[in-house]
Amino acid sequence: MRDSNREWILAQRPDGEPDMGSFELQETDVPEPRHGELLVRVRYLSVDPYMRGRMRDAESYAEPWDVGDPMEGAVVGEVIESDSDAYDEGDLVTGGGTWADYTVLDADDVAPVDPSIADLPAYLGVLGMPGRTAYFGLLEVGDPKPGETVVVSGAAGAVGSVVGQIAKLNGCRVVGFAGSERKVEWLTEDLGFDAAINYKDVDDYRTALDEAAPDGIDVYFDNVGGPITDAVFTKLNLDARVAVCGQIAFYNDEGVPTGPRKLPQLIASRATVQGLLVGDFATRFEEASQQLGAWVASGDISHRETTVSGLENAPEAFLGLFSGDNIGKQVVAVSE
Ligand code: NAP
Ligand code: FER
Repeated sequence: MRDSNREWILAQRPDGEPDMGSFELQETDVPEPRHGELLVRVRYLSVDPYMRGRMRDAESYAEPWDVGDPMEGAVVGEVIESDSDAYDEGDLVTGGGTWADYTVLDADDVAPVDPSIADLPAYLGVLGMPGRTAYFGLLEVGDPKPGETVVVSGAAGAVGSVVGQIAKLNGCRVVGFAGSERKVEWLTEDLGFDAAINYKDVDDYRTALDEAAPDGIDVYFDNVGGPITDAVFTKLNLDARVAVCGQIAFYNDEGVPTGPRKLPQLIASRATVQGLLVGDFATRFEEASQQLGAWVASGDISHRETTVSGLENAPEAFLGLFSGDNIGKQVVAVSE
């Protein structure tokens, strides 16, 4: 065990796109667990789009960090010291920690990690918060029926890649939007998507949808917003459902975009547009974990993680989410 700790803090609130100046790596003491807590050596940590919101001084679904606060996020790690009866030294756990070598977790808020079901990074993706978001967002808000067409944006990311596969398991035609040829290949050749559109290579998304979704769109799972969403809205079928999961296209903008977008299109389709927060399904997380674990174990759902090595590279991994560097879930490998 190291005799000191390193931890990333928010050094400065970004104006627009964050850069390295937004973060600072501090040397600290290894924290000590108090009653009911675990000292955990971080093996993998998660970087997620919602963290951009926490860097901003504005009330939202996630509390803003103060300048000088540690960067928080989900981790998978090994218990080094336990002051709880529920976990022993050596146990592998996942929970909400910090971007650090060592972090303290409340034993009541962690879940055990079973490496026989999937490798550790999967517990930050398909078997973590993103997988649960895909599960509840698609099944409860999207409510897909066999034979319907589901379109998902951010399709090759942590949430989107799981959404598309659950939609296939439900007998739907599935179309994804993603930002590279490699992503399009992964979606169509490995994950079973019926079609995928490289939005960075196509000028007219609506025409691309004419071919990819010839029967129109019944469910739209929106991870990104912006022009992709505008195009999808023009092709919604009667009684379509839109699950607004994320709007990453706007996360680095300081103002919320205004102006008439494609709302007139909702009149003829009588579509339902509903925001979704994974935390609203907290009482059913066990159900999602069981089902997602079974799908992963049976091979019905494939998963992929993009790993950046080294705690010192965590900001770079985070910034890469906004340029689409990740395929599947972006994680940082902190220790062996
Ligand atoms: P992710 O999809 O793994 O990573 C973000 C991806 O967004 C990138 O790989 C990039 O892929 C794409 N992207 C970035 N900028 C874009 C732009 N301007 N236009 C289109 N695509 C863009 O991230 P995730 O963790 O799975 O999260 C996906 C979305 O769900 C995020 O918006 C996130 O905030 C949201 N989310 C919401 C909840 C909830 O409870 N509501 C929970 C989890 C996640 P490309 O190469 O395709 O551009
Ligand atoms: C996200 C991750 C989590 C996000 C929202 C959440 C819109 C919300 C979680 C909750 O509080 O339930 O990327 O983006």
